[in-house]
Amino acid sequence: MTITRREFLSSSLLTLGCAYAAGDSFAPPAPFGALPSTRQLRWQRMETNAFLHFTVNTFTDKEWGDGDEDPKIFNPVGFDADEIVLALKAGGMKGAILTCKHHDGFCLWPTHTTDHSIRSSLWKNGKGDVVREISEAAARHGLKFGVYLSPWDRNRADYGTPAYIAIYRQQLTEVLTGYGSIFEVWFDGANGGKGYYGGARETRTIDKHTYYDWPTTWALVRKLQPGAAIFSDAGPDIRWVGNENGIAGETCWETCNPVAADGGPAVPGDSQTGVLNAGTRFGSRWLPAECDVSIRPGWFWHEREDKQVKTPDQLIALYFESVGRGANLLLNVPPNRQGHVSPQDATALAEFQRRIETIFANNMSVGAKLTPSNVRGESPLFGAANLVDGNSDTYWATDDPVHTPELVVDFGRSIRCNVFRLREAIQLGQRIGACAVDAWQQGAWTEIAQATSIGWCRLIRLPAAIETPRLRLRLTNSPVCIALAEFGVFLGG
Ligand code: FUL
Ligand code: CA
Repeated sequence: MTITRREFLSSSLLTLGCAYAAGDSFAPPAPFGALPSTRQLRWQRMETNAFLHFTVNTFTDKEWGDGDEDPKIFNPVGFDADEIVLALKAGGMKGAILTCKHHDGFCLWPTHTTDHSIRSSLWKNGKGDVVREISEAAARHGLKFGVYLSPWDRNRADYGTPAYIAIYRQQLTEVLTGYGSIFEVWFDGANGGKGYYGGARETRTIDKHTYYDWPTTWALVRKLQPGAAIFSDAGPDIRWVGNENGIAGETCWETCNPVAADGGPAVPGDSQTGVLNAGTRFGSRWLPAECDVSIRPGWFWHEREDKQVKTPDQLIALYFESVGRGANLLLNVPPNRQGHVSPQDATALAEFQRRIETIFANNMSVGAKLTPSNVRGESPLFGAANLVDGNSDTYWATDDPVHTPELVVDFGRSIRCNVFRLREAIQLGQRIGACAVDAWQQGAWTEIAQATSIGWCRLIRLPAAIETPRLRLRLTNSPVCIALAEFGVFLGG
């Protein structure tokens, strides 16, 4: 069904949902390029998640356990899952990913696959289950729960043989079926090397491209937890950002075609980090980046690092370099030997979140007069008001031939600002390639910022606050008409 503009204007917007037709000037823009799945969209909205690195290493002071640790050493006497989860929540974390098994092979749940688990520890006389306690505390406090299960297992005698792959999948099955809904499954790229291996104490190398048969394992995750986003160097849902400093490329596309060192298809442990860091403009897969980084130098708790906890300033910088570049931040907060988040970490986290909330508390573009150079079909459905409604599903769009529109934001008074937040309507793909912001100063427009990729989120932080009555946003590069969901203007940080 097609309608004329006059018919459209006289009809109620609410009844219009079924009136679109291809070629209709009021039809939404055609999606462009690779598109996100529902599970990816859900994951991108989370923005900040926590990693919990916790195992025998917490007690041996190591980063990588050899696999010969006595399970008895795992005894976090004061372990309090609620306290841990509440510390993460105070830091603004939306989910928590626990190292259910790290490279040393010690399982934090009472697995049926090995005795090298919490069942053989002194903690709660072997009756405890850290995976259960963290997952239940997360559910109680409104955080989503995710799992890390190291493919590399330095404890098992059969590591390197097909028998281990069956065991690994059984372990995955246990954690993916016994602990409620899982939002993310994290597949590590560190695979093979020196280890205990049931007493063999040798170096074992595996072929990263064939040994794990990843497609079969990922299919198992899909079957058991269809909503879970799968992370690895190569996706399939989320890509590693290519470093462990938590920093996405200044240009970081949501689309990416990961490639191995030899230019062939990437797998966990063999993926060019430069490509992961920047993504691939017009890439064939929607594959947003995740920035993993620890609040301390190491991934596990070490007393000697108590004085090296990142400051709120450093955490805010990381937020701008990860979330602010269209990626998610995965911030590791390792519990200590008592089973607590150390006070230094908890304090830094809470202050970080307090300051983030302060920065984004007052969006000055709400209430400003918005004048776009073009609106798709001159329809309010695609009007600039959609940029300030706090709803990432609604967006300002232009007519098909208009790729580089601009928007004037008139505050009606002089305001001070230093942070801008842009979001594309990513359900329609990543369209915009670059933008610039101008401020009205001394009777003329002065360019004050430029940025490239936008995607789910682009934050621009000016070196110093500026004072101006008007801003102009220019979208300077796009192969198709634009669809921008939000434009926020803030002061803080
Ligand atoms: C790496 C591991 O080797 C580290 O120990 C840590 O778990 C980090 C998140 O991933 O590949
Ligand atoms: Ca909107």
